[in-house]
This record gives sequence, structure tokens and C-alpha cells, in this order.
Amino acid sequence: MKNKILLVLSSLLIFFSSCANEDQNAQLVLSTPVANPAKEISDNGFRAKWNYVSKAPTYLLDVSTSPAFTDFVPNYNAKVISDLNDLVTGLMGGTQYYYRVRAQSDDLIISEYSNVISVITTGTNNIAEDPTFLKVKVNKLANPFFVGMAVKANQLDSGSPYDVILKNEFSSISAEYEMKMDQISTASGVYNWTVADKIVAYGNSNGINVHGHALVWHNSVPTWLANYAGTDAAFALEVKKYITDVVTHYKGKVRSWDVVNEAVEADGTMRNTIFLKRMGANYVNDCFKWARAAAVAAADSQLLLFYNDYATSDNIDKQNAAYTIIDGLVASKLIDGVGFQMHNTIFTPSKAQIESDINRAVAKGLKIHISELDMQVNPGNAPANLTATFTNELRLAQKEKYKEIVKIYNALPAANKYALTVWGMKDNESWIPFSTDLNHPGNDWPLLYDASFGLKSAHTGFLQGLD
Ligand code: 9MR
Repeated sequence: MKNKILLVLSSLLIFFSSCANEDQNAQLVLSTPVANPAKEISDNGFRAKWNYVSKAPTYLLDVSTSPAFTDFVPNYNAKVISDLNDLVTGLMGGTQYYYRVRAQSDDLIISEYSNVISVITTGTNNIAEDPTFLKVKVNKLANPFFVGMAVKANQLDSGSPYDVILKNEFSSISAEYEMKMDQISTASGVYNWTVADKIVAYGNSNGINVHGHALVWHNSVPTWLANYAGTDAAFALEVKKYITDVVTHYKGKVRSWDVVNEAVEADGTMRNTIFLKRMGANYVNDCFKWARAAAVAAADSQLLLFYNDYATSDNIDKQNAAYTIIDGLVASKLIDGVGFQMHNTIFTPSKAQIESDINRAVAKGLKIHISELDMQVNPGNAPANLTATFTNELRLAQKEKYKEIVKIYNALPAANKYALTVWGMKDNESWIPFSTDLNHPGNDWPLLYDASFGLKSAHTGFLQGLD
């Protein structure tokens, strides 16, 4: 009994003394400081600011180019500061930085980290973009892929800046418009091959892959076919003849074709095109069947057939509709890959949306072509917050978004990789600033090179996506 009382008494003693310790510690824990937006932002620095913390005569300031603070700007790894702000200097212009602070008491108790403040220095001068050639870096990867560029025939004359960049940096080309039906087919069974041949020959003679874009697209129906007076069955035979003749003409020269482009609507229904109206719901399957038959007849066993569409990643109804078509083609063993156009913005679609869209095709064993990549800084359709200036913030946001999609693509299994194609070379020649649908004339900078063929940060972002 006596022992029991002793035990209870000593337990109580331990309990009360630990409470007392906690009280003492509680007094020593410092509040977490709140970091405020930077002030006096210049080309090479900014003033970092934060709120006062009771009993904290000093603060420890971290500055980094990484939001995770995996590295630090020299001298800004827990720099001791006895004020509520500090002029950070010696930085690069037009660059994204992050800062955070901790409070420190006299007896060296240190608080938790504050919130992280993001700040971009002004100016663009002297920003060194990485000049590494895209395909050179890609070809060093364990599982490389084609780096594609949309081209126009008049860019391909030897010695033009386009020609030089193409040969240095790109391993695949797609015709931006000159291999579409309205360009090649002038009448039933009559073809104008000249321009398309120039593009294909350029690829073939320079060891650059040629992707064919696109056999059947509702926006490139030649007038004679749009006005076709024959029966629906005769219309279908015209389409079959076109597909057969084009695939045969380019046997062994064009490695892959977008057989059908954009067959589904945003609401998840089949797009009500002339092909759907004239040939019925099975028309996509028919087109693939004819393309495959032409390749087999021409002994072109390497030809890859793609279904190509846009804006499926952030629209599940549309995505499901596209995959209904794709599943039908997989069941008929007619399809080799899916083209995801990716006319994206710096805001959308998200990484997770892109991944889950693409992964559905990966799971079916299909090749993935990011087929028309560009990155608007003004989101589509008459944006309320239209920007007419390509600010540093936008430039860096675009760089990150390019990096993100290249990373996503590069992480795909080797068997699913095909090509990642950018839809045009220079900002000022992209379709985006001229699109009446997107409606922000002149105001966008969606590509990897500026109007003077200068490397943009987007190009550096592309390279960093390969790390
Ligand atoms: O960028 C292309 C533009 O130069 C052409 O005038 C237009 C019509 O042929 O096609 C544009 O490319 C489209 C592509 O073929 C399919 N997806 C949407 C692209 C942008 O409209």
C-alpha cells in the first residue's frame, strides 16, 4: 500500500513538472512571420519585407530560384537580418525568385518558415537562354522521340533561317496546311502534288521524319467535294479514292498520317460534318480501313495511322467521345496512335488533366503524338483580361508550362513515344494571333522563337522538361 501511494505521488510529480516544462517551452516558441510582397523591384534586385514577430530581434532570409528552395541565391541561405526588410541585390533581370523568412530569438530559438513570396525581377537583358539544340538533347535521352515542327513549303529553301533551325533542332515535320485535301485535290482524281512533294522531299532528303496532316478534315474540304452532286455512295468512293491515292503517292516517304482530324464536338457528339452526313456514323472507321488497305497494297508496312483531335484533356465529354472512336479503331486493329493537338494556354489544361487524357491511349498500347503544341498567354475567346504585352511574368509562366508538357511527354513509356510537334516556329507567324475564333488579334506569343527567330524562354523550358 505504501509503495502504491509512493508510485501515485511520484507519477503526479512527473506530470506536474512536465506541464511546467511545456509552459516554459510555449513561451519560447516564436510566432511564424508573415512575408509581404516585394517592393522596389528592379532589374537586379528587390526589397523583401515581412511582419514583426514578438521577441524576435533577428530574422533569417532565404532567397531561391526554386519554390521548393532546393538551392539558394549566394549569401541568401538563412541570411541574418535585424530589420523587417532587406534589399536583395546581385540578381538576374527578368527572372523568377522566391523568398521566405524565419524569426530568431535572442537565445537562438527559430520559428517556422513564413509563407513563400514569388517575385520576378524587371528587364529581359542579359538573360541567357539555353542554346542547346532541341533534337540534340532529345536524342541523348534513353528513350528519344521526334521533335516536330509545323512547316510551310516556302520556308524550306536552303539557307533560310527556318531551314537552318529545322536542320539543327527538329527531327520531324508536319505540313501546317499544304498537305490537306483542299490543297492537294483540285477535282475528282486530279491532284496538285507540287507543294506537298516539296515538303515531303525536304524531310526525306534531310533525314527528318514526315508526319502527314491530314487526310480527312471538315475544314479542308475542296469546293468540288463540298458541292458534290453525286449520291452518298459515290461521295464515299471519292473519299476512298483520295485517301488511297495520297497514301499510295507517299508510300515509304510519309511515316504517319492523321487519317481523320477533329471528328467530335465539345458536347461529346460526333461533329456534324459533310463526312458524317454523307457517309454515316462509321465513316471514321471506313477512312482508316481505306488508308490501311492502301498502305498494305503499296507494301508500306511501316505506315502509322493516327486519330487527331483538340481540347480533349479538360473536357471529359469530348474526351470520352474521342475514345469511343479510338476504341472502335483499336477493336478493328486499324489505329496506331492518337494525336493530341494541345493548343493550350499557360493556364490550361492542368498537368493532371493532360496526363489522364494521354494515359488512356497509353493503356491501349497506342503511340502518342503531341501534334500541334502551342501555348497562348491570352486564354481563348475575347479574354476579359487581354494582355497586349508579353510581360516577364507571362514569359516565365509560359516557360514553366512548356517544361511541364515536355516532362509529361518524356515520362511516357518508350513504346508509346512518337513525336512532340510544335505548331509553328515564330510567334508572329502562328495561327493564334490571327484566329477570329480566339479573337485577340496580334496579341499572343505562343511559340518557341520570337519574331526575329530569337530563342524564347519557352525554348529553355522545353529543354528543361528533358532533364
Ligand atoms: O495553323 C493552320 C493554319 O495555318 C491554316 O490556315 C489552317 C487551315 O488549313 O489550319 C491551321 O492548323 C489547324 C490544324 O490543321 C488542325 N488543328 C487546328 C489548327 C489551327 O487551326
